[in-house]
Amino acid sequence: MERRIIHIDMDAFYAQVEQRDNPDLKGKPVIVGGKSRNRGVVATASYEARKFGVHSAMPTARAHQLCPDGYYVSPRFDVYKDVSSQIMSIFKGYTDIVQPVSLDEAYLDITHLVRKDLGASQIAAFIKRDIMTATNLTCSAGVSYNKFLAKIASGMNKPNGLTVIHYENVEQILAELPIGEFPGVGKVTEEKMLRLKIMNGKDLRDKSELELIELFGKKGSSLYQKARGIGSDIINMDRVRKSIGKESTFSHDVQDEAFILQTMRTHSEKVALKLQDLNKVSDTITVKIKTSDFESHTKQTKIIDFTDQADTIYNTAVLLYTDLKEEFNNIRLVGVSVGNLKNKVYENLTIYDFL
Ligand code: TTP
Ligand code: MG
Repeated sequence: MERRIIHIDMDAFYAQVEQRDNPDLKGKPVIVGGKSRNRGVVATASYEARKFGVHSAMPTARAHQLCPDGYYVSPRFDVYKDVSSQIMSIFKGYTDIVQPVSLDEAYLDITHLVRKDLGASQIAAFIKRDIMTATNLTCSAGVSYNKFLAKIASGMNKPNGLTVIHYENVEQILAELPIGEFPGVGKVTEEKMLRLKIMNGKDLRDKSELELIELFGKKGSSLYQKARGIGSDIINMDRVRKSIGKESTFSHDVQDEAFILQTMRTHSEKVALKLQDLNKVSDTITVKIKTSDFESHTKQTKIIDFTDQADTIYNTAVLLYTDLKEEFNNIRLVGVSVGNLKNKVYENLTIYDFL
């Protein structure tokens, strides 16, 4: 079955974050990277700076020649990592099938979310909107039926683009695509291609698979396929989380009710924060206790509405605990967990959000 893959990539990521956090840099050529004139390298440049020919991996000295009036800024990796967690969490609100590629980039399989009244490009637009709301940053989205086409699509209308590559257009788009823009064609391969007069997808398509294997080794087959729009649609995702829990073991038997309740409250709060962080909600709450003989006992219940709220989790946990403690009183461990997780954003959307 044909899949629907979205590729999201933040625009001029580090530079855009710097412009967001320092209004003086808005609309200016901003170059983020090592500032040293003899050793520094450019991490990225704002689109304003790119007009001067500045780009990633260029020596800072060279950037100064091309763009002497640019604003040179050191990277703040902590901030970029925080933004990255924010966007990854937004993706997970839509689907578990997420493959992060780098801090600012991921593939999502949203095949199962597509409906008659909700196309893949609309879902991509919602994700772009959510990223803007949460981070005040733009990204570009590409939609297609495999990963490499989705990636090409996200690069086609940067910045702030949303591009769909449909099956009917693949041949033409690939034919005209400069060879260096094929995912998987790095600098070295690109130079070799250009020497061989393979300038674009059309030239690549004119080569036989055997020729390409002879020229590029193992990579040859995948290049042959890419020229024809064939590529993987399998998302290599992180393990899907089934539950979230917190527990603590005491060094001695505890009978102090207030202390146990306080521990459960802390656990409920941590579980709720984790749910919120992952953009998940749960309707199944479990309390576990261990007694001094090291036997575990659990009690579980379903609540009416899915939640990510500490109060709801705690109140339910207290009821479960009250049931359990009738039987046992020497408590060594108490834990609170939530299961049957589902994604928060998508499942809460109504048709009105799609209009
Ligand atoms: P990219 O997504 O490749 O580039 P970008 O987001 O800056 O610009 P755009 O996607 O709009 O073309 O890389 C993401 C970040 O990774 C980039 O902001 C800085 C960092 N990076 C480096 O530090 N060195 C590099 O050589 C590259 C390519 C990126
Ligand atoms: Mg990017």
